[in-house]
Amino acid sequence: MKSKVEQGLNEQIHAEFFSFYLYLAVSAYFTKLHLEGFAHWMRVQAQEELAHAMKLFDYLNERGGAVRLLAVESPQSEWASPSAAVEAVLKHEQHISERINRLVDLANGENDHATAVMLHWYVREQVEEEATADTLYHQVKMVEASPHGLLMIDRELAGRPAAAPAAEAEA
Ligand code: OFO
Repeated sequence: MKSKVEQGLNEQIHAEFFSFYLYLAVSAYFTKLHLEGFAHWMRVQAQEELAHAMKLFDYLNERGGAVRLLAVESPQSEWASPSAAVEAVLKHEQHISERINRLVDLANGENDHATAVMLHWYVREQVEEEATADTLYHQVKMVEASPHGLLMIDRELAGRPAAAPAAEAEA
């Protein structure tokens, strides 16, 4: 594997671990607000992010690349409001989509077809991740002035099923 692609994949593993940290931080923030459904939803998403990191980790190993784990920085832990916390998640997903797109460009530029094809899974996943975060953000914005509305969303979010283990994150 070309070293530029290897480096790009290692940096993406780091970005996915940071996503894991960020969702955990947002989950803890909602726990403090007693919005347990939000906290649960963010925690399940954190598990998905871990699966995203591990999928890249396994791919690098499979291709004979060198995995280098980078230090994961502390995420923010306080937000001004529930919508500000969800907005942070939305902005982060938009940033991750840009990163993935740049990584696909890099793999194509290096004629690494296997990596480009593997990354298509992430391109599709990001469409879903951004759409979900965008919907949640706008819904929370709509009801923020009414605790009743927030509690209704909280109940709905509590029903999110647990994430599949990392090895099953193929679909
Ligand atoms: Fe890994 O998709 Fe969200 O960040």
